[in-house]
Parts: sequence; structure tokens; C-alpha cells
Amino acid sequence: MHTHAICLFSRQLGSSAMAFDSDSIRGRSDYEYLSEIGEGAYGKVYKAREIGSKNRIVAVKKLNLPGDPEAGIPPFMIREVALLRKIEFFNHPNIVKLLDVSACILNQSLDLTLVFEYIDQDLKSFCEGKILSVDKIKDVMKQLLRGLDFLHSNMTVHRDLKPDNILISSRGEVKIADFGLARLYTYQIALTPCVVTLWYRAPEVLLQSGYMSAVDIWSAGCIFAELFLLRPLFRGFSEAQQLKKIFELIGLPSEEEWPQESPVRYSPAWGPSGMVRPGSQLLPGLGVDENVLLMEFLAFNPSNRISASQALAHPFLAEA
Ligand code: 0RS
Repeated sequence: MHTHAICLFSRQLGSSAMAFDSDSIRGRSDYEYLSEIGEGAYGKVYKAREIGSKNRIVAVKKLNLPGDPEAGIPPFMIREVALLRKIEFFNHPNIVKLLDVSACILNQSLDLTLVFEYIDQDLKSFCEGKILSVDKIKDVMKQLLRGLDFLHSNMTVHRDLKPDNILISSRGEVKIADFGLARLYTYQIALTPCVVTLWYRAPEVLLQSGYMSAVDIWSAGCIFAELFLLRPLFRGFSEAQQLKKIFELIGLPSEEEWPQESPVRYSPAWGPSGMVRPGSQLLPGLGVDENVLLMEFLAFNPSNRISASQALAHPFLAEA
């Protein structure tokens, strides 16, 4: 079969709209698929070998959506790719490297192929049944927070950070992957170089420290504790159970602290009353500095939660 497709974004990062032969778009002639490494709502991720002079190992992420050929590439996909390419431009050591992007509409379906550098291991398997030294935990957290600080200063939130999508290279480099749920939290994406008015912009937008990024910090806190405990900190199997487990550790906020706009009603049955006092030990197995930092990561109110850059300056991570 020889079909021509409309294709946005080139095979090599650099140029834009072009038409390609479908076989080359689908990558059949470019990559030898070695194994499936992941599957999710997003599609599938494969370990593959690039055919040609390079022969390097890559991670190929394939997203497929039922598409209306008349409608073209949906704006959310263009935004998603614009975000990935913007992030890529800065080439941050703690963000997985994007090598190639292509999107095309073919036979009623919309394909998006993302090619990344391949990293040997995920954090989940890295720490499985292995006791990590405090220095190693520090190193992993510093790299993770540097990656998060970079994302957050580019007004991007990951929203689904977990040990499965944090990768560790054989050289010990920590890299954040899986931007499937990541979103820019600006109203204006700089796709066109136009002057935008700042006159009506709220201070939290100007300060680029919206509460949005605090969700990643919570995740980082859970991961921090997991590196010590060698098991997930809060293992709930329903949303109610998850909240209950959280409040069992950090204490139940007062009714005044409960977000007014929340559809979840306040109930004293959620957990022991009263938030944990500052200076108390959340986890008895951890040292004082570790506990103080953990408490800052796990602040109930997102506006009180530590930022990635503040965490990097915390005594536990800053020294040595
Ligand atoms: C279920 C036990 C395993 O290089 C791995 C890579 C790996 C990558 C890579 C690079 C860039 C992604 C992967 C990526 C893209 C969604 C993703 C979701 C989760 C993780 C990565 C994603 N068990 C699962 C996965 N696993 C080992 C055990 C590995 C091992 C090495 N290298 N991904 N996953 N983006 N989209």
C-alpha cells in the first residue's frame, strides 16, 4: 500500500509541515522494534533500534487516536508537541531527550510518534528490594528536583510523577519521562511571536509559581519517603482510602483549611484531628533533616508546600 498522508512536524526536529510516504512516517523502515516497554492510556512505548548509520537504541512512543481527516490535527496535540519541543530546546540533563516527533492523519486515524533517547532503567526497578545509602537518596532527589525546577520554571507541570516514569541511566543520571499528562499552565503559548498584554495578569501567573506545580512536589515527597521505606508511602486503592492514608500520617486539616470548592465533604471520620505539629517526626526511621523536608513536601495546603528550588536549598540536600 502506498498512501500519502498529511504530516505535521518533520522526522528530524527542525522544520514543519511536509508530506511523507506513509511507510516512512509509520517508521517501519526506520526502527527495528525490539520489545514493548510500556502501555497505558497514552498508547505504547517500545524499545527499538534505529536503522542506518547510527544504530542507536531508542524509546519509541506511539499514540493513536481515532481522527477525522477533515478536522486535521487537533489543537491539544499541537500544544502537546509544542510543549515537548519547547522543553527539548533547553536540553536539560534531568529530562529525557526527545529525538524526533511526527504526527500524521492516515485512514481515519491520527498517529503521533515520539522518539526518545533510551534509558536503561526506571526508578521503580532501580530501588526494588535494594537498600539505598542516604547519599544515593540525596543524589536521586537532587536530580529529580532539578528536573522539576526546570519544568516548573517553564510553566509546565508533570501531574503524574511516579517511580515508573523516572528513569536512571547506567551513569546514574535521573531523567523525568512520560509527559503524557503534562500541561503548560499559561494561557498563552508562544507559538507565534506576538506581544501579549501583561496588564490583566494575576500575580501568581507573573510569579510563575501557581499552585499547579505543587502537585509534582507532593509526588516528589511520596517518592522521597519511598526511597527510604522501600515501599510506597500511601498505598490506597480508592480515592477515599488514599485520602484516609494521607490524613493518618499528616493529620486531618481543620474544617477552615478544607478547600471550600471541593466536592468532597469535610468529615472528622477522615482521620485523627489536628495537623501534625512542625518539628515532629513523620517517619521515625528517618533523621531530623529528612523529616523536616518530608513535612515541607507533604504540606496539605499547596500554597504552603515547598518549591523545587527551595527544596534544593534545604539543609538535607544543599550540603556537600
Ligand atoms: C512494568 C516492571 C517495567 O527509555 C526503560 C525507558 C523504560 C525509556 C523511555 C524514554 C522516554 C519513556 C521511556 C516513556 C514514554 C510513557 C512512559 C511511561 C513510563 C515510563 C516511561 C515512559 N515494569 C516498566 C518499564 N520499564 C521497566 C520495567 C522500563 C525500563 C527501561 N527505558 N522506559 N521503562 N520516554 N511514555
